[in-house]
Amino acid sequence: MAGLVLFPHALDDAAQQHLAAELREAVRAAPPYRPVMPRTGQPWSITQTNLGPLGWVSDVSGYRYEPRHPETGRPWPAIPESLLALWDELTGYPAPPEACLLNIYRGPKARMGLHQDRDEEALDAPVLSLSLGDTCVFRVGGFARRDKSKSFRLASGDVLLLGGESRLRFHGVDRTIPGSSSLLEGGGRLNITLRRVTKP
Ligand code: MD3
Ligand code: FE
Repeated sequence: MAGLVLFPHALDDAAQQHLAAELREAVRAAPPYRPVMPRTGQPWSITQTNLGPLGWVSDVSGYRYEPRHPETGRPWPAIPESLLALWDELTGYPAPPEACLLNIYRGPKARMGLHQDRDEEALDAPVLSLSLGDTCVFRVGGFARRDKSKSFRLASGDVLLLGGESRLRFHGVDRTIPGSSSLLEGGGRLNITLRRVTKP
């Protein structure tokens, strides 16, 4: 699939532990919350929070980017330097990411349905995604929801770059495999997704 590049184990064990510790600290200032679906108000099976100047939020009124945490009203914490450096190295995009969404999967029911990422103005910028903790079964399809899709596993330390034509592919997380990693306290999976939102 053109534009979809997987870097298996891009972060070694020490780098994963270092990043997990940095994020644990950041998340104290921006506690994860359970988003709800637009219109229906149905709660998601995962929790979320953000880092960076803009955070992606979902609530009854829709999906959008916001400069502040919906519950604390404070600006999101900064994106760690190590993630900004990884963005520069792997994307080569001429501007830094503005959003760093943290998706937290806990328990056997946590999943993310097939969707496209298209709330960004800068659709020329790739999306960079990192996985920490439990392995998940990730699904990627085509450009219409009904298109054929295939699934593969993402393990702790794997990095996925979604650029070019793959930027608008449908994708989702079928399930995680609880207990497959001991990196995170209390178990679970943490997905870190970096995005450029505005045109530089
Ligand atoms: C494939 N997160 O936050 S990884 C999301 O693992 C999201 O939590 C998933 O989908 C997760 O929007 C999947 C990242 C990802 C992001 C954008 C993509 C995969 C993609 C765009 C096209 C194809
Ligand atoms: Fe997505």
